[in-house]
Amino acid sequence: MQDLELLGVPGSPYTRKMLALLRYRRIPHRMIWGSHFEPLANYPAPKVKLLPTFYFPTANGKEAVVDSTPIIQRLEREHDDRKVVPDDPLLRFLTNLIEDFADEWVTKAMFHYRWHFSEDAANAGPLLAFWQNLHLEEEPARASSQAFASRQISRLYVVGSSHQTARIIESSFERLVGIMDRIIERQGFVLGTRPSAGDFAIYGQLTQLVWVDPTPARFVAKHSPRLRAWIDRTDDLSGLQGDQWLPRSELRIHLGELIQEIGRVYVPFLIANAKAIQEGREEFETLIDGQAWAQPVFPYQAKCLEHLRREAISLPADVHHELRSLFNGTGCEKLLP
Ligand SMILES: N[C@@H](CCC(=O)N[C@@H](CS)C(=O)NCC(=O)O)C(=O)O
Repeated sequence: MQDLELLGVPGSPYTRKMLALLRYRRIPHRMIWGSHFEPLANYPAPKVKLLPTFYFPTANGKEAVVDSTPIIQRLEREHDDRKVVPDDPLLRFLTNLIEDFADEWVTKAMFHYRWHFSEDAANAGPLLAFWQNLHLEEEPARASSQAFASRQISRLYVVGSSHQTARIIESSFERLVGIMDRIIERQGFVLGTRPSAGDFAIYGQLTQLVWVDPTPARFVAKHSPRLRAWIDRTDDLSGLQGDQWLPRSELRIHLGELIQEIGRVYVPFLIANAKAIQEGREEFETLIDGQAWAQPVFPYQAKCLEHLRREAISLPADVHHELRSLFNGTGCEKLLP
């Protein structure tokens, strides 16, 4: 079989998520560092130019595919060993929810910390330039760094990061560090002694927050060296032996706090965003964690809510019952029919 190729940059949390997942799954691959600014000769362009872009071999060439979540599902179908989505429908729903929370909510912390504080923005600008091209000379590097920084800073509002929402995003990140610290101490991963898609999604966002951006990196260094060590190791789990998913009886004790966090911030966000889209609005305001939140609508995230709800509807009655009892009082029960 041909190696699976992917294009991405080290500063892309979704690229790191997928590279670590390929390593854990021992799927032969080739990482192509780069971006769509300098298109690869003889490679097709994806419909939406996102990173990572995967190039799946086809009968007569290659197919360019983006969006890590459906790519993970495709890899689950195409490769048998070391799967990251459990068969148990209850655990499967939870891993999908956690993956989504990381991809769509924790990424707000990633983007916020990268560009909100001037120390972090000054650190990230040149990295963005050199991650794409190591050979830039001084002047073009400075120009490129400034162009990236001003483009990204001007887009902070798109994910809802502003002076008004800063503490909501930062407190959620700070709580997540404590929650992950305790999860890792108990089992190693969110759903047991083996990593799930949810772990790789959290890991992807945290690579940036812990390895790259000074403000959140200082927080993690002070409050959870264990989490830092977990990220360093999750980067390459090709030799990991752990193979146990959590028994259902341990879900509440192990995942209760994480579910609580998802219900506290992400579910209200998803619901307010979807409602605004349904009403044909371009922006919305809501309360998250009891504080005012405002941002433009995000159609992709309305799809995320739809997928989770569709999956919830299709669950067998006993699973539905267990989920409801696990979610009761956390805010996550609003995802269930
Ligand atoms: N939902 C996508 C998100 C991928 C994504 O947003 N990638 C970012 C880089 S981390 C990107 O390519 N953004 C386009 C841009 O910045 O122009 C996934 O899971 O792969």
